[in-house]
Amino acid sequence: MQTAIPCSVYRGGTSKALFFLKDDLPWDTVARDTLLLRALGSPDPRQIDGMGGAHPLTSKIAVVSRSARPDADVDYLFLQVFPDKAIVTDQQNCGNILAAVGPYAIERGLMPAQDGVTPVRIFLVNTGSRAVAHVPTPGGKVRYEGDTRIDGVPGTAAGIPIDFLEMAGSSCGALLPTGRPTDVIDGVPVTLIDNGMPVIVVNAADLGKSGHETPAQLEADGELTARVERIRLAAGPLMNLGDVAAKSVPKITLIAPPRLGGAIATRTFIPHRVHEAIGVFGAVSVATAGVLPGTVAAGLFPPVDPGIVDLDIEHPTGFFTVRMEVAATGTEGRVIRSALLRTARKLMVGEVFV
Ligand code: NQM
Repeated sequence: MQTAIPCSVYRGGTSKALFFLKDDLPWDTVARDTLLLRALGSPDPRQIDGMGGAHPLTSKIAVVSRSARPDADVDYLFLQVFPDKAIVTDQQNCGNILAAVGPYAIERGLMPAQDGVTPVRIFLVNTGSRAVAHVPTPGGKVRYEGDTRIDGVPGTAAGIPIDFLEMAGSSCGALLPTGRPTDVIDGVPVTLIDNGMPVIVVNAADLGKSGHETPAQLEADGELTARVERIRLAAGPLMNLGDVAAKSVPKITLIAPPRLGGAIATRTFIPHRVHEAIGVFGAVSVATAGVLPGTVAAGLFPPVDPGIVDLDIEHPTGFFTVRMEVAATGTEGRVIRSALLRTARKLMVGEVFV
């Protein structure tokens, strides 16, 4: 006998996830994760017997509930499901899927919509941080259509600006978990940073790459992928993440001089596949590395004046613009806050059978 579970499918930014109300899933996490593996069809690289899209960017889960916190409307738990392994991990945020949490919360009646734009205050359960998503709701209904284009997604949709609060060190305990802007791992200078996503920033040239290769070219380079994983496993404990062999963090971003007029070029291992674009918190963390003195990114980014700056992060399918308020000095406090623009689309509402 199969069991039907109420479920929606949304694209959030450049990713796609199954969305569940927390009360529709088992409270026991082992039972919950067994169910989610079955729903997505993992472990199987093709995820043929489930809803997953055979890539980490389309093998994602959002669990949403009304928040009991006075400073939030809804709680959002993100779960990354490995396509090819029986692993469900809550060790990272996902800022792309976050873009769809506001529309989902309003559509599922977790909070009322205003006429115009509805600010949805979202508590990110994974890291205990908060974000505010500004959802277009003319006439009190979520509007998905619009003229905002984000690179990595065909066409246009309604823009959802998102502001981030309290992201520095949310997974690693500090923005620079080793206390140093640069460390050396496996003979390579790296910056270990967490401004919402634990990321190892490394110069592509130091790994013998231009940083402008396609994701497929990087994934096909066995020597490179082995080295990247070696660096990642060594960085895990240094970043207060412990043994990261079965975790989806830290990510590794290769940086290089820009070619499209942006601030920096990036290629990001997430961590075993290469992102077709770049993650939201990943981009914020890399941009933050770019404005801190002494990091491996400092010399490659353009100089930034204090105030509001827009940094265009180049990635394999275009740009990701991170807006930051930057203080004149400081490390932990140099980036005061960050914001960006995403879009989302409701794709399906129904039941998933497990
Ligand atoms: O960094 C992919 C994505 C992500 C995460 C990943 C993300 C973020 O693009 O906030 O959005 O890095 O695993 O969905």
